[in-house]
Amino acid sequence: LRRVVRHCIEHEPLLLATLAGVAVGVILGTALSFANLSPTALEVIGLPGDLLMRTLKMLVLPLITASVMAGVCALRQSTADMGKVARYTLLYYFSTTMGAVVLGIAIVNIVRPGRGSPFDQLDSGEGSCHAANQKTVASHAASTGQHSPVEAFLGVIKSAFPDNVFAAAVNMNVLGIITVSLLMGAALSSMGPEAVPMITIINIFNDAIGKIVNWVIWTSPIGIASLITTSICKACNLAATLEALGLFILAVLMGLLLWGFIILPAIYYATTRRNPGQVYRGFSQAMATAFGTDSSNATLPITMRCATEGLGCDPRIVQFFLPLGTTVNMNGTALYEAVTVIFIAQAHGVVLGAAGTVIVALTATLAAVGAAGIPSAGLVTMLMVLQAVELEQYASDIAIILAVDWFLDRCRTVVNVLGDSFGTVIIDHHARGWITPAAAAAAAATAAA
Ligand code: DAS
Repeated sequence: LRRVVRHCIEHEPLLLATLAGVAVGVILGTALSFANLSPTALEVIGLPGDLLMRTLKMLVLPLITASVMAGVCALRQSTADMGKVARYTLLYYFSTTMGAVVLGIAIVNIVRPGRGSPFDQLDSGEGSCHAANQKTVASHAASTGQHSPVEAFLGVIKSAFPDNVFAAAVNMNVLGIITVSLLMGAALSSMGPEAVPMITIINIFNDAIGKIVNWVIWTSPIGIASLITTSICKACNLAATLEALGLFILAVLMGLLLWGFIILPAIYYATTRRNPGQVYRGFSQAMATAFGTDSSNATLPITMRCATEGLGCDPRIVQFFLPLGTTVNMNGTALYEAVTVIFIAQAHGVVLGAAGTVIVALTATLAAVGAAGIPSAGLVTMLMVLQAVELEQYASDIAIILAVDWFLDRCRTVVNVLGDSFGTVIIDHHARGWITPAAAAAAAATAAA
């Protein structure tokens, strides 16, 4: 342990500071949760965390726009077999998301956390502290309007083709921004030398965003401590909820640990014959930030930095794969949604049967694709899965689960980022045979200019 700590102090001071921020957040949050702080006090304590989230979110759209355009231009200029990169990318996304769902369904049916009607032990009536969460869930149910998997699927497809680019940016429609950036990058790279200055500007802009990320990342330990402290302080009825939902929390953590630390590295080793430990080491800062911010979108700038600087992945692959993966490839969320819906069915004595379980598997995959990389997105998109198996009358249970979602969300966000990290390195490993080396591509581009 001393050797590890010394290594971290010498080579990973930021990671050490981030982990210290997580520890301070948990300790301070636990201590202050008994103090019944006023909303103003919570606002002040949460300020550093709020500023960190705002700064990271501020970077996400310019980063995605510039990096996807730069990535597509660079890949196409390097005589890359783009179709092959895209096919392998989509295959990885779908197979890992579906695999995580199947694992979640297996675990929740083995552990059976819903036995003993856990929700009956917790008051979720008007006067209870869950009442505020009830309103959150009810307002989202009213706003989504998606009452079937087909509508949700159509919603995801339509969001990928925005009819107004500025509206897509304002509404943080990341999938829509990625589509526009992919098309723009493809168009620019199919033009002649006259487009080179524009592509150069995009690359410079991309590098500038990277510089800002490097500055912001050094403030993250303080922001993460603040985010975790306020999350714990805001969690209502924590002790009773932990007791009633203990088996459920155990089932979720088992699934996330198995997927993130056994199955994903096994897939990585099987496809690359390389040591998965390198991936954990290289992406450790991204994993810690994902846990601290519980937002894979906010973590994206750091995940991309880890891929290029930590693992030496080809920036062209990283710029193409990671923004898209962060948006549509959420293994942790998919697993969580499947586990939670079946847990709710068990808690109310509803037997889903084979057909119902297949519907959960398909809609949980879809809901995960549709979930944004923001805090608790996966818990709210779960409403669609509940509706698909006619369990929407139990949506109030989500308000109770929200009391512990500040922790479960962080865990599944880490697994979401891990799924994207392993995918990037796998695609990068194989794509080296499909695209010309970066130096040769750069030389070719210069010659063309
Ligand atoms: N917090 C989401 C993310 O950022 C995951 C989720 O809510 O399920 O990936």
